[in-house]
Amino acid sequence: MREQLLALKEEVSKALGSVTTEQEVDQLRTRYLGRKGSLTQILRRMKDVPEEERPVLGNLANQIKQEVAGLLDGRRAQIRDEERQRKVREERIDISLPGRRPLRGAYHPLTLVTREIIAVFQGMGFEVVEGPEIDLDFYNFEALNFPRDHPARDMQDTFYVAEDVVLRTHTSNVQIHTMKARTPPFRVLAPGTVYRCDSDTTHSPMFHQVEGFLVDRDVSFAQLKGVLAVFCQALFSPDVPLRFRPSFFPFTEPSAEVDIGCFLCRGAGCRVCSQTGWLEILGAGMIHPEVFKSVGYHRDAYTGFAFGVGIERIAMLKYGIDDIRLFFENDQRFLRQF
Ligand code: FA5
Repeated sequence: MREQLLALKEEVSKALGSVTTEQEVDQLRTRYLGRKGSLTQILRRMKDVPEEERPVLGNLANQIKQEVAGLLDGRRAQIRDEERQRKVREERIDISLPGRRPLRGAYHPLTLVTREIIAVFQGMGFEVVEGPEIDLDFYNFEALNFPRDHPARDMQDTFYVAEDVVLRTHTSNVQIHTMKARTPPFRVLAPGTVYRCDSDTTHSPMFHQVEGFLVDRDVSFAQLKGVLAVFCQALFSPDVPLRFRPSFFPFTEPSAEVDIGCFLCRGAGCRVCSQTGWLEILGAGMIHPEVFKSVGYHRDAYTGFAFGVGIERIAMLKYGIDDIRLFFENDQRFLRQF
């Protein structure tokens, strides 16, 4: 029995050599010291041992049991320690590595251009006003001297919300809202989103305009020219060539479209300007007496001018962008350039 006890300790000691997890240590503990374990099996035979030898063997059994328990505890602690060290090693953070830069947002090119336009006109005393994007036919067309069934309505392909309700096709509706609510003199700038059933590389179904208008007594076309010249020079360059071309809008008379000299070919003619040397950037004119009449002013009491600028068009010219859809795709590679 003595040999068996000593052999048991030997066996445990050997088995522990190939054990690598705490769980395996616990399995050994059950196998050797558990209720049905090897040690218990050995001690069962104590009754066959002569009585005088029992105390000595009993002591030895106790001693072996404690030593084996010590071996198991020791190995368990060792494994736990190794595991902790491995974790510390693997999860170490190198605090000397440079951090990941947070992505910084930036303004959309259309926001940049809109703000630039606003700043120029604020410098000339214009105040910024907003108007509704969903509006009554009256404000978008009727009061602007587009009678029903007038062919000029076909110039702008309209999204109808209901029979008399439209997504505004231009920011000119703000002229009517403002004039109905105020008495001149005033000079107002109205940037905003507009909608037309129109889509290609230079036309988008949703785009942006800035409307400007000034109403007072004795306003002249020369003043309109002066204001627009200041605007174009500030936005493009002090020596940008300007051209006023006769045009037609139902709500202005006389009407003009304004072109700037093509920045790419400097007037020689190229693909961007369709070989004309000029690029159209806005529509303008003297406010039509019929418009004053429809907002309740006496038709001869006031004079005024108005203009409407396509913001995408300005941004495309300024930044050399050849497809309007780039503004609305939110491609980071495009947006990062501004
Ligand atoms: C107008 O919208 C008039 N309300 C402008 C105006 C205001 C004239 C005040 C007189 C007095 P027009 O339809 O030409 O005009 O549009 C003005 C500008 O909007 C165009 O020069 C063009 O730059 C831009 N534009 C028109 N349609 C689109 C479109 N689908 N996508 C992008 N820009 C457009």
